Amino acid sequence: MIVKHLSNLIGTIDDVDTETWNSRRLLLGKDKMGFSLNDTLIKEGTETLIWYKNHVEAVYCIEGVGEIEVIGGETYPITPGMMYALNGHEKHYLRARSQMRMICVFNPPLTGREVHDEEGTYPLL
Ligand code: 9YT
Repeated sequence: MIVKHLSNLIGTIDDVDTETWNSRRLLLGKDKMGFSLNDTLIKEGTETLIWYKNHVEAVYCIEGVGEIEVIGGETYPITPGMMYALNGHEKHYLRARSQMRMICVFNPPLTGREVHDEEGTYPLL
């Protein structure tokens, strides 16, 4: 059994901070669960281009408000309780009107300190 607490991750190698988001990585590939689990803060007023070509991701908002715009598709408001699952590798913009706290699950699991490249993609490591 694996037991972790967010407070013990802050400031460690599993706490990945970028200009637009801060991903606290609770489960990674090394944990051998078949998925990864992040508690991620999306910074207020930011827009991030994201395109997970190599992963599927489910995102569950527990705090804050914003929106997701699927490029070439619809725009959906994000509020606490809203979940979206990128089961079609949708390229999108994620915008945070206030700081949003999101629980993010990836398959295949993230392996470590992935950050988006210029296309918004995470490499398959
Ligand atoms: C919701 C989303 O994809 N945010 C970008 C960060 C990513 N989820 C992560 O690595 O935690």
